[in-house]
Amino acid sequence: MKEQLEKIYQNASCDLEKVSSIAELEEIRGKYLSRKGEFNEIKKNLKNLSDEDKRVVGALANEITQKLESALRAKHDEFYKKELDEKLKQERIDITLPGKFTSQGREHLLTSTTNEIVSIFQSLGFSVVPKEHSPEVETEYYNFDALNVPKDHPARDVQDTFYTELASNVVLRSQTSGAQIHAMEGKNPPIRVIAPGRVYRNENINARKNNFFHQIEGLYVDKGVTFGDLKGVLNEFIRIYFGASRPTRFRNSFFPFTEPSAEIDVQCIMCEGKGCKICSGTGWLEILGAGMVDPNVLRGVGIDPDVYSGFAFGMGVERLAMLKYAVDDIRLFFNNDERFLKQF
Ligand code: 2U9
Repeated sequence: MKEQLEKIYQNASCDLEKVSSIAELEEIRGKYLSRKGEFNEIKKNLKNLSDEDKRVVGALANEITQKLESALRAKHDEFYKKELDEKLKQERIDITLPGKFTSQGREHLLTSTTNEIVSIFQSLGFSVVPKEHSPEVETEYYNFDALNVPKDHPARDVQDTFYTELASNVVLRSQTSGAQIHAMEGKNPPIRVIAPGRVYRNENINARKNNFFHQIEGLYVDKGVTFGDLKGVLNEFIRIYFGASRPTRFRNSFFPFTEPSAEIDVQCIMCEGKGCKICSGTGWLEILGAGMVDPNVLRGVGIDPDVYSGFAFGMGVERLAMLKYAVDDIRLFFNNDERFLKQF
């Protein structure tokens, strides 16, 4: 048996000499050291030997097994290192290669313009109408009736306003004024709110008009609010938004929800009043509509117009951003072309 063991060890050593990979090593481990391996077959026969031989042959079998184990381990380490070196050489990373470009996200120009306008009005004492009072889908009551818009007003026409299939009186809001009606309901003056948000109008799309855009409207109702307050607040807003010395002018106008009403212009930021293409030669750019809240609107929400008065105003965010940053096509805001967006 001793000779048998020696022979197996010699064969195993011979096999080991010829091995050239970890996979082949594992084959040898299986051939000699596994449960069904050659050594185990011999160990199974130990039981037929005398006690003395059992001890001697058993000890030799263990010694040879251990020698073979450590020879296998040494070879394994050698191959492992070689294979790893090979792999590292093949997978070498060239740290001088330029990195992959990932574009950086940023605030959309409309978001930053809205935030800027909102924070100016906040600094003047206005607060933002809460989201739940400012839905984009409104009933005709909030979008038109409560704002004193006559039943036969052209703005109500399907050619101007998007009606939904939810019900015949449910529309996509065409102005954010409904939010201010919600804000006034169940609240006593003083009320000083602004309502920023998206509005929808059934327009033919071109460089100046889109079928949705963004508005910021404001409302101030209290005892003794005058047209002078309106002028003071809006001139201050324009001074902060467009810069210190931009002349403004107030022209009279008409809106169903305000009386008297005005449209407010700033001197053209391109030609400084001389007249150019941007201001169609007039030297002025229209940026705001405003007026004293019509008594009918106040009465509609339970505020006594003999006790309280108020002013309201509205502006288009796209228009204000276009004028300040010289953007000449409203569609640029919505195309999501990074070359445009990343400039701001
Ligand atoms: C209430 C009462 C009155 C809001 C107002 C305007 C004048 C105005 C336009 C500006 C450009 C709309 O985006 S635009 O096309 N808006 O001219 N808006 S007064 O008046 C209100 C609002 C709420 C309760």
